[in-house]
Amino acid sequence: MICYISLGSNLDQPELQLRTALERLKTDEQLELLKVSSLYRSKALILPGSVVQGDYINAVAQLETKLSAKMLLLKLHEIEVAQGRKRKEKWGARTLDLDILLYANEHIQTSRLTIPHKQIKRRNFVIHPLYEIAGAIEIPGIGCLSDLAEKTSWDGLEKKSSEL
Ligand code: A4P
Ligand code: MG
Repeated sequence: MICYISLGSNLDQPELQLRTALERLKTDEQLELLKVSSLYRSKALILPGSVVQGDYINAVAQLETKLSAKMLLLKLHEIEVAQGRKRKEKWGARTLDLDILLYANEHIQTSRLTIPHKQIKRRNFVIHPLYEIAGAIEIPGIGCLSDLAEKTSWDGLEKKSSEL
């Protein structure tokens, strides 16, 4: 299956966190890392009333895997934990967040997984990096990514560097 995952960090050297995570994805025997977007700097999206956080570094990667979406999520959680992720508050600052954006063309809705990721449409730090590597794909239930990218602002978002 071809899948897309998002990477995000705003703690403990975010850029290094993403590079380390990408190295882990690259060397995992059950995954093939096919494409990686540039790194992007983005203003933290926080819940109303919560404390200000540092900027994020975000990126999107394309993977091929035979793992189910559920097993892929477990693997991504293992990588997050290996990089010191502590789950405290929702949308709190984090060393590493790995989310599954798309899993082939599937719609998945379980207690632990919503795919396509429920926030894709609202997040410029996901849409622009995704568009950079996926181009004009169709997102199940949402529509054409190029249309979405065209309509999405770059407010608070800056392309930082080409990847690795
Ligand atoms: N879950 C459901 N669907 C998925 C999916 N498609 N991929 C469940 C991954 N996980 C999925 O996530 C909570 C639970 O969501 C997981 O256990 C899984 O079963 P979490 O990573 O433990 O907690 P969280 O990340 O704090 O919550 P949430 O709602 O996933 O937050 P988001 O959506 O990940 O947002 N600002 C900027 N600029 N850049 C960012 O990357 N990220 C966040 C976190 C907030 N602000 C940000 C950024
Ligand atoms: Mg998450």
